[in-house]
Amino acid sequence: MAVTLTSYLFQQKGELPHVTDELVLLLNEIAAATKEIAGKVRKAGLLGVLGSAGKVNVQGEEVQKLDELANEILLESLKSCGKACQITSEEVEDCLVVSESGYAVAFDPLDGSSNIDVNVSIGTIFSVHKDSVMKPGREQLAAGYVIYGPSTMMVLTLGNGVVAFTLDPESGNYLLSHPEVKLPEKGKIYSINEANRDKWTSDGLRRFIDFLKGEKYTLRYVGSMVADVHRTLFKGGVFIYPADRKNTSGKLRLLYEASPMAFLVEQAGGLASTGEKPILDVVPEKLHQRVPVILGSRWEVEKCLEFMREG
Ligand code: AHM
Ligand code: MG
Repeated sequence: MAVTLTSYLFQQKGELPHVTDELVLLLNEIAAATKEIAGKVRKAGLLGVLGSAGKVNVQGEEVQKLDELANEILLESLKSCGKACQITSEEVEDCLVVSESGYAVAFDPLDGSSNIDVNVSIGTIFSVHKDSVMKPGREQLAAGYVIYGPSTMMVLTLGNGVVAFTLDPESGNYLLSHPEVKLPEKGKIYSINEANRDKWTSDGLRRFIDFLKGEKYTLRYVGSMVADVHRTLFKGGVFIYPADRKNTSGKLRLLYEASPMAFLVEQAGGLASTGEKPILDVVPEKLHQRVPVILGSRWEVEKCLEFMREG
């Protein structure tokens, strides 16, 4: 019989000391919220929720109506479940402090905003720490994402490998479809916004990309981190959002984009670096801080770092 997310979590509770009843409840709550978001995403064109909400967020980026809707759904369910002591969202300037101790959750409610209106995969990313979100990624208790693609899938780590669930539209349950997600040691795909090539601050990175072309790699770039990381996790290769002259620390945010994805990638046997150190070792200084991201198969990430070190 298919294993549901809930039964998987209860099974892990017996094996991992940090997986408590409270954490199971919190993760179930996040899962329920993502099912609701998946429903809205699926019917977006019929609900009148496509397009811009007519404002910019804390990052100065245009907010889409669905960004806002997804944010509200997640905020409300985390507030009402009573297990979250801190809630940080890409769409909200300050961290919402509910209580002193409990689970600190950071999330990007709907990642890949530029793809919302054109029916291309988007997703929700989440990260769970004990007590405070301002801790290095290595201390995450759980992290994952939900990709709203042809199938809705949740990819999750509790720190003992990576598993993936597919949302069964008939039963409405997340069912375990990939009990062990392992990144290939080496892949054939690189994923980077090459339009920014002239703006990248690293010559080594330019040489690395030229090297991959010589090695007959192919390019895939969706522009939704969830989709690009999802493909990288399953097929291998490398995903990069580097520092450039405009975004001197890259574009992606540490707490709710880089760090949870880095946890998943390392747990699946890959590497995730800022170019200088493992993403999971970065100690957060600001809530919405950005970091450069190089993640994927060990071979490509190590090679990229080698090229970048040469300058
Ligand atoms: P968002 O959180 O506002 O959607 O921005 C993050 C997205 C990532 O999903 C994606 O990797 C990146 O922005 C794409 O940026 P660009 O269009 O500069 O290539
Ligand atoms: Mg995002």
